[in-house]
Amino acid sequence: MTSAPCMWMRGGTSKGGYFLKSDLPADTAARDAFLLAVMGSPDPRQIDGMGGADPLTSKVAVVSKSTHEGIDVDYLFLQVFVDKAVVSDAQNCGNILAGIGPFALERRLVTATGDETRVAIFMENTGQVAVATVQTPGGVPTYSGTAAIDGVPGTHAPIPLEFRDTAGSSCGALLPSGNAVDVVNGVAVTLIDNGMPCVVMKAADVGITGYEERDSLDANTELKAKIEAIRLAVGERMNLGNVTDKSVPKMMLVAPPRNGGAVTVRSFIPHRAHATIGVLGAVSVATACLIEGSPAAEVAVVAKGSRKTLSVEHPTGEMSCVLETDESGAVVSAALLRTARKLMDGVVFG
Ligand code: NQM
Repeated sequence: MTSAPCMWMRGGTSKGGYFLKSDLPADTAARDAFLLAVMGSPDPRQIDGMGGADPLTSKVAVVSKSTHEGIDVDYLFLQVFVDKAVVSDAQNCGNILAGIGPFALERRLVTATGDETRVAIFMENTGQVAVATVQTPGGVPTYSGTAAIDGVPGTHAPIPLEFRDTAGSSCGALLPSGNAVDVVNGVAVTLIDNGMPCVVMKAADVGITGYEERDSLDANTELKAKIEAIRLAVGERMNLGNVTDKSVPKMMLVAPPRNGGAVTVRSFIPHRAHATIGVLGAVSVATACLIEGSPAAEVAVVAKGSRKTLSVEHPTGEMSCVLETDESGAVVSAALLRTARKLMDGVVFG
């Protein structure tokens, strides 16, 4: 395959190619070969493709009308590695998810229902559902508005995202090892999955403050080697198998909040530091803050009550997660605000 219709979109703080499933090869190997060529991978500069030489801009959404009762569209997320010939479906992406509602409306997989349209999305990577609310004045998706999210300049139309039952999305359980705390290579960690498999530890326990900039974290090869050793050691324990060539689990280094939020995070996804934080990564870290005795709970400042907003501070601002808990304190739903923008609609060549 040499070309396919494609829309390039920013979803939250990520960017990538959005395709109709029917426009891509049905054969996975052929599909992946095409997507690697589209992005220009493997190459650290992705000079011969559309990728932005960053995992956050080397992403793909594959969308189709849903076969599930009560659901509008199915969304498969694919991470196209920058410097390896790997296309992985082992993780979800809540940022690219923000563009799925508008894309589904643009491609007429969904019909607008008024000035706002709720789009129910089945996330194929983890078998869970998210609901996105898209602004559709006059029945047409709009990208302009007054909502701001940190990590994206300017303001855009708000796209609230709601998640339910994300616990154990990829690992089978919220705490796959059965413990609130495990000690790995001498570091206390929480192995957790509330939508994204994450290893949460105190930044101070791996020798940093947790307030560093992305570039200095990316240049810290000693830190990277330390957390990669922990990551490789916990793959099996998290029911993810050998994670050498996987983009999960994400490594989350937490510290006390500095700007009135609940917690500060520096995340590795898993080999580059994140410019902000992933959506479901933030939900998983916020959930870890509620787990008694965990490293995150030790540094977090959390309000009481069954519905709470946890502002997760990251290198370029914060992401507010609204968590709802049941009588036992378990998180039953999460909501976040994102925005998205259509950047290009046309034909992409592989
Ligand atoms: O955690 C990056 C992103 C993500 C994933 C990553 C995401 C999420 O910011 O739901 O959005 O963790 O690889 O796009």
